[in-house]
Amino acid sequence: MNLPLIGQVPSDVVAAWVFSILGGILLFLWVTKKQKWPIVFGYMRTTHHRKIGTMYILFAIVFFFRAGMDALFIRTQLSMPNNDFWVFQGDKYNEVFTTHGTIMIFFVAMPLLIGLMNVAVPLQIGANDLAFPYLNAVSFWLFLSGGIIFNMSFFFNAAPNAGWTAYAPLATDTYSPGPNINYYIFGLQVSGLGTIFTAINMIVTIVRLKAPGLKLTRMPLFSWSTLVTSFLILIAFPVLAIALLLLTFDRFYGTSFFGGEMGSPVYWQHLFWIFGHPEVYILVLPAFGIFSDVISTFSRQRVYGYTSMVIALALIGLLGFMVWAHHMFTVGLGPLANSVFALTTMLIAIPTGIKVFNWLFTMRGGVVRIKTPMLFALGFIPTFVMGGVTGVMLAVAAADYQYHDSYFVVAHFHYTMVGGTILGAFAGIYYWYPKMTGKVLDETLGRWHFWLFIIGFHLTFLPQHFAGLNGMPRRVYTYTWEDGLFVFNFISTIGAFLMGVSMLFVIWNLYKTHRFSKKAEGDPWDGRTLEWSVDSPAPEHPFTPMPQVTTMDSFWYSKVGKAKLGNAEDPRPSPIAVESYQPVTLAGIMIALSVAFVYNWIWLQVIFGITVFIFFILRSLTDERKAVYRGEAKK
Ligand code: HEM
Ligand SMILES: [Cu+2]
Repeated sequence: MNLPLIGQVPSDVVAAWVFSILGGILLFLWVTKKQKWPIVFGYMRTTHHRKIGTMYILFAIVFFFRAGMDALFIRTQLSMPNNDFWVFQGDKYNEVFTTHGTIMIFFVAMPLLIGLMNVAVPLQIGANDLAFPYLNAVSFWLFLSGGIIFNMSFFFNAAPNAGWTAYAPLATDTYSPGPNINYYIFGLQVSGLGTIFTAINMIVTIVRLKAPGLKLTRMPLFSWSTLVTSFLILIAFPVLAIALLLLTFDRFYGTSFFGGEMGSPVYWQHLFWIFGHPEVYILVLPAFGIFSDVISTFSRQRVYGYTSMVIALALIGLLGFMVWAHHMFTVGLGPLANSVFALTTMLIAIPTGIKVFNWLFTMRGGVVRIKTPMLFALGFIPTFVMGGVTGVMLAVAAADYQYHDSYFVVAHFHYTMVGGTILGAFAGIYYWYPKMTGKVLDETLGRWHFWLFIIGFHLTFLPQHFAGLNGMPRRVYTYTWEDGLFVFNFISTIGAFLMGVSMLFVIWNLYKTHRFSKKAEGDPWDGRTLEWSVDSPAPEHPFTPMPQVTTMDSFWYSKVGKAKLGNAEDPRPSPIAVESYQPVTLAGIMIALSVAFVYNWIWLQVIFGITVFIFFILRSLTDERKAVYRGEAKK
């Protein structure tokens, strides 16, 4: 499209600008008309875990629609051989699968899970908030500014296009000059920093703020999975940060870590996957935790094999660091390395299998009630097992020479990431929605959502296994009639649109629930763990007085009358929730600083760099807690 004053701009970018501006105006008018600005400002200042968790989930869903549109464009382009849908050929196609993959992983799956941790973990362990509420707000705003930086790229017609893995040498300045990859680097760098802070926050909260008597050996499994995941984040994300930093140096300052005589593109692959493989466990362990809690609640049964569940979580986490080279079987590391990594990879199937059997045994002994969260759990088990089986197939190093970079791999990782993480996040949202908003989502619409989504999912991704085995490579924008891939791709596209339709039921459900349903009670599911002992939505200081825990699933046993949930002396002061615009301000500065780097505007880098520094100094000199302490001292 040729625009006056601006010049040539692709028509999809113009369409995005038009829709975003119109949408923005409508949103602005709606918020003004409904007089919701005080609520918006309240959320901008908040440091409260429930509100921050809600915002994580809200923006994750926004990004889910954004990356889902990418997926639908990809699937439309691939629906027929030799197709020419809109602009999505050649380099545009590269942009679309890159933004789809990157956004889904970093700005959908991660914030969905971190949001649920924020909402549920403090409540499950009897804490009044996370250990560092201010830091928590900083984490959230860093995540959002990373997401904004990454998404800006598309609006300025410079979307990253080297895949979510950004392999060198393609991602170096030699082969990708221009700002595209810089957006990738700074989007991930800024949001990754927030993720690391969250991990620290979760670990300290779980270690320090559990209610009296809630020993680690009695802790609900979602909190356990959060603890293990946080350690994985703490080890894996700094590796990503360093890899991105080295790539920054290669692109801006003439170093050659990933090219040249001394460097090697394989170093990038090692660094990326030393982060990247643990990352997929970071995405799936919390989902395991959610399913464990959901299955035991809706089976009215203590989770089967609690100890083995915890050991399996820890083992998967540990083994997750020893398998990264299974992404590099075809690079030429040699038969010995390939065999070792093949074996460690296959070992992971053992603790995973233990968990699957434990879930099945939990249901076997129990009285199963099929509510929406439980439906998602029931859909998850067979789906995830299929992803696990293809995973073991891919782990056979010799066979991987055939599977590598084919649609078989695309099918495999969607079975694990959608079948595990996304189904888990949906289950968690339906399950804990009362704790976030004080309402229970509508059951009928929830069922529609589940059935359309799961049918659409298998229609989309099951045929991709066969497309891959029949020779369809991933990351290609077309194929011919002679390739014999039409039917697989056509079914796959229909499935993708079915999933898209299922998401409309989520929107309908949100609308219907908030318009028509009554306030939920504290314990709508007949729950087992402490979060169900407090009101819905969770109040600001839910655990005053502090409960005294004597068993696992103590709330359940207090209901059936076996062990009363007494009160305890609060062993330590609760974290003080402060209200502050500082975190959101910092996020704004980080966006400006990142843009200065993306376009290599040195003077702006200096100016915003100094601004960040001044911000740190100001922050070090303020202490909002002083006022609170003074108030307490007066009392
Ligand atoms: C919900 C519906 C989804 C559909 C229909 C879908 C579809 C697709 C398609 C068609 C591709 C491109 C394959 C290629 O050309 O190589 C792709 C790639 C990818 N998807 Fe999805 N996807 C979905 C959800 C997700 C989710 C939830 C995640 C992660 C949590 C995810 C992660 C990825 C990744 C990492 C890639 C690889 C990108 C790359 O090659 O760099 N997808 N997806
Ligand atoms: Cu892996």
